[in-house]
Amino acid sequence: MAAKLQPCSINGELTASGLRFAIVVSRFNSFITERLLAAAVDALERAGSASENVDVVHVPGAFELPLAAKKLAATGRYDALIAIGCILRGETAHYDYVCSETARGLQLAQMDAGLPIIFCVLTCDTLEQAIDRAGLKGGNKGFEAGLAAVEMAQLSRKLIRAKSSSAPSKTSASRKTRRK
Ligand code: INI
Repeated sequence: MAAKLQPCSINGELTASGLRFAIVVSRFNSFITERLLAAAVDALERAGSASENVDVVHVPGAFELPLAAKKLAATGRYDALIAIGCILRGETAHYDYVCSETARGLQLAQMDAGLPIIFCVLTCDTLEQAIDRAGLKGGNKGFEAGLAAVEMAQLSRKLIRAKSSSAPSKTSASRKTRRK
């Protein structure tokens, strides 16, 4: 009988101690975003974060989240970022532009920096839908974002270590060069 394959599983633990986070949060629809922020901070605290390891930066609206996140990532001080916003559909196409550019900008910033940027931007048709996701029926997306930040920060550290431990050592690399 063939041996049972037992793949090596790599996961990020939910322990935040020693990790640094920044949360960038939009003031637009602050009734919602401040509730998401409080829940994200609560999640980080429960996972073991200390006050000195969590920074909070405010921006005017969701559209400004990507640039602030990119600049925070460039400092090299953080293990993960959380971007918090709330975009509510209005009567014009403005909503669609703000939604798509915010999502695109955050994903670009995340991929450019190679740093987890957790997407905690609600995109809702009504205020009621947003309230449901900021502490009512739908739970609180800020809390989920806090846990996702911890998990991705831990996973990123592990993947960096995995990469450096699988790289060829100097001796084997130089042996290859000499053989050429
Ligand atoms: N910003 C939001 O965060 N949420 C919204 O619902 C919203 N709407 O509907 O207009 C919004 N607009 C402002 C935008 O994010 C920028 O701050 C503004 O356009 C200045 O660049």
